[in-house]
Amino acid sequence: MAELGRELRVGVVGAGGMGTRHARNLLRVPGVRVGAVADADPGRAEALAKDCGASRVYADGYELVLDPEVDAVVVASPDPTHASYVLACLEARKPVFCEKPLATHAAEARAVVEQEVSLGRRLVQVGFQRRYDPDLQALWRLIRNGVVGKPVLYRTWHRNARAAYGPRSNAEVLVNSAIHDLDEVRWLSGQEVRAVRSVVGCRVDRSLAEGVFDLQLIQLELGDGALALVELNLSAGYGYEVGAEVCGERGSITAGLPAGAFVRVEGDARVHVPADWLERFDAAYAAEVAAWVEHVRAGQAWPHAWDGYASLVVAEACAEALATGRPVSLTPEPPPPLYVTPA
Ligand code: ISE
Repeated sequence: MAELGRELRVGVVGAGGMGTRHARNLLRVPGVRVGAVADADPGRAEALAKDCGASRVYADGYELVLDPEVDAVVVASPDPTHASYVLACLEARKPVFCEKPLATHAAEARAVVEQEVSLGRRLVQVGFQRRYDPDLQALWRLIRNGVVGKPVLYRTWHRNARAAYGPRSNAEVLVNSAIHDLDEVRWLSGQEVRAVRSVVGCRVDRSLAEGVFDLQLIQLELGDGALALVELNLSAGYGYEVGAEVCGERGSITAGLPAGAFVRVEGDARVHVPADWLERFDAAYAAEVAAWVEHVRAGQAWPHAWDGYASLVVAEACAEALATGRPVSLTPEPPPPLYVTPA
C-alpha cells in the first residue's frame, strides 16, 4: 500500500473508453502518476500509455498487477474479467478501483468479499459513479434531512440513446446497465431489497439480439416497506438521461433532469440532453477517482466490495424473476463488520 505523502503510482488495466477516462482524470489528481497500462490490444495500450506518460506497457493485465512499481490498480477491462483481476490485486495486497460490475456473477463477487474480509482491509472500490454525481448527492442529502418525510417510493429512469454494447441477454443488460440503478436505490434508501418483480418489453432497436428487449421495468420492495420502480431503456433515441424521483410522506424530490442553459428560440424552448454517460457523468467520474485516491491513502474504499456484491444479488434475482415470470424474495444478510463503518 502506498505510504501517506508519497506519490501514488497507478496501473490501468483496460485502455478502452472507461480506462482512458479514469487515467486522464487521475492525471488531474495531485500526487498521482499513471505509470503503467495493460491491454490485450497493444496499439490501444501504447496509445493510452503515451497519452498519460506511462513508461510501462503490458499485454497481460496480471503482469501489471505484479509490477513492483505499481502501487494501486484501475480495472477497466471487459466485465467478465473484473473479478479475476480484483482477486489478483488482493493477492498482491494492492488497492484497486474496479469499474462496475464488480463481477458478472454474485458468487464471484462473494469470493472477492471473502478474500477482502480475510485481509481485514477495504482495498476494493467499485465504480458506481452515480454516488459521486452532484445532483444525486443533493437528493441523498435532502432525503437524509427529512425534507419529504419518510420515503415511500423511489422512481428512477435510466435511458440510453442506443445500447452501446451488444447485450446477448436481458440478464446481461441487468449486470451491465441496471446494476447502476440497483446500487442507486440501495444507496439512496440505505435499505436492502427484500423482493423483486421484473418485466421486459418492446423492441425498438431491431439490431438487438433475439430475445433482448429495450425496456426493463423492475419493481423492488425494500427492507423498510418502501417501493422502488426502475425504468431501464436501452433505446430512448433522444439522448442519455439518468434521474430519480423520491416520494415521501410530505412531498417529492426530483433530481437529474437535463439542465444547463434553457434556450428559447423560434417559438421553441430547449435544454441540452447529454449524448451518453461520459458526458452526463463527467463530474462524477472525476470526483470518484479523486475520492479513490483519498480512500487508498486512508484505507477505506467506498462504494465497497459489499456494495458490488449486494447489487449483483439483486440483479440475479431480477434475472430469475424474468425467467420465471414470478416475484423473487430475498433474505438480505447483514454485511461483515469490515463494511459497516461509513467511509
Ligand atoms: C455502461 O456500461 C455504463 O456503465 C453506463 O453508465 C450505463 O448507463 C450504460 O447503460 C452501460 O452500458
